[in-house]
Amino acid sequence: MQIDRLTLYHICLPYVTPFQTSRWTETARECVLVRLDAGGITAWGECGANQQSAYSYETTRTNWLMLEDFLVPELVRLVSSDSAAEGQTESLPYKIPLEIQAWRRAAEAAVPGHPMAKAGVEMALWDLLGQRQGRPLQQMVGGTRSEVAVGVSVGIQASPQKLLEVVEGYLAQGYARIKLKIRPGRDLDETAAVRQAHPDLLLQVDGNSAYRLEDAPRLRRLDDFNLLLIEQPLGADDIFDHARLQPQLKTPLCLDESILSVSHARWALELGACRVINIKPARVGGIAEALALHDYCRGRGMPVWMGGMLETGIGRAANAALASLPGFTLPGDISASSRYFAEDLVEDPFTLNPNSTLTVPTGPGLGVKVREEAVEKVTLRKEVFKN
Ligand code: OSB
Ligand code: MG
Repeated sequence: MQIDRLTLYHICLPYVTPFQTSRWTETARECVLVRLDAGGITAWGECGANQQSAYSYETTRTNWLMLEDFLVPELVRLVSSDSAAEGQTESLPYKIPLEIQAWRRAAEAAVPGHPMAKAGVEMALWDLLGQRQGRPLQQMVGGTRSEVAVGVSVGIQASPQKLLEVVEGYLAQGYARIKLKIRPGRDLDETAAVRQAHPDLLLQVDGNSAYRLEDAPRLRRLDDFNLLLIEQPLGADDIFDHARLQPQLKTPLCLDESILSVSHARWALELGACRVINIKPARVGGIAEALALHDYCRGRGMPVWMGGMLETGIGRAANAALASLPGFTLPGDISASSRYFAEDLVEDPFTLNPNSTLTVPTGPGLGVKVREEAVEKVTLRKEVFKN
C-alpha cells in the first residue's frame, strides 16, 4: 500500500446553533481531519472527538497527540513494510480489505483505547481504497438502501416552550423523527410539551449519562410519552446498572456511550441492559468494528441505528453509507448539512429529502468532494508527514 503523504488538520467549524447536552455545550465542530495523498488520489478521514472531554475521555487534542506520537508512525511503518494480511475466511456480505485488517491489528497493538483517533485514519484508508477501486463505500460495506431514514438530535433549550418552537422548526423542514437531549429536571415537562403537541411524532430522548439508578422513578415517568427509546441514561461504564434499570421501564433502553465493541454489545445483550443499540463508527474505532457490531446485533434481533458526532460532511458520508445496511431499522442522527453548518466542507452539501431521508453518496470511496479551500479556512493547525 503506497501512501505519499499524510496531513493532519485541526479544524474548527462553527455550528449554526450551539448544541447543549446534559453535561456539555458545543459551539463548533472542532476535530482532526486525516488526509492521505497517494498516487494522485486524495482521501479523507474525520476523527470523532470534539474539543471537550465529556462524551468520552477523547478530545481534539488527545486525537492529535495519539496520532502524532503513535498512530501516524504506526501507519508509516505498516505502509513501508507492506506486511501481508491473512485472508478472511468468514463468509460475510462484505469484505474488510486486507489493508484495513492490517491497520486495525497494528493500531490495536500500538495503542489501547482511543477509538476516535483510530477511526479517523481508518476512514481515510477506506476512502483511499474505494477511490482506487472505483467503488463507493456503500458497496464495499454491503449497504442496500439508496436513501436512509434520518432525524434530528435537538439540544436542551431555555424552556419547554422554546424547545417546542425549535422542534417545530425541524418538523417544518421535513424531519420525521426527533431526539431530545434531557437531564434530570429538564426532561419531563420538555418531553410532555413536545408529545402533547405531536401525538404521533417518532420521539426519543438521550440522557448522556446524567442519571443514576436511583433516578429510576423519574425515568419511569417517561414511559407515559410513547418514546421509541431512552438513550444512555446512566454512566458510560455502567452496563450493569442499565440491566437493573431496563426491567423497571416499559420504554426500550438504548446504549450509546457504553458500547465500544462487539464484546460490550454481548454483555449488554446477555445482561438485558438494553433493547436497542446506537452505532457510531467514531465511537467504536471505525467502520470495520461498526460492521461487526451491526452483524452481531442483526444476528440476535437487536435493532440498531446510526448515531452521530455532529460530523462534517466527511464523517457524515461514511455514517450514511453504513446506515444503509439492513440492520439499521430506526432513523439515524444524520441530518442535512444545514442543520449543523452554514457551509459544510463538502461540495454537494447533504440535503433532506421530503420523506425524511438522506441520499447515500454513490461516488467512489466516501463519495464526497472535499472543498480544500474551505478546510484551509477553518484550520487552526496543520502538519504534514511525508513517507
Ligand atoms: O449522544 O448521541 C449523542 C453529538 C455529539 C456527541 C454525542 C451525541 C451527539 C448527538 C448529535 O446526539 C448527533 C448528530 O446529529 O450528529
Ligand atoms: Mg447519545
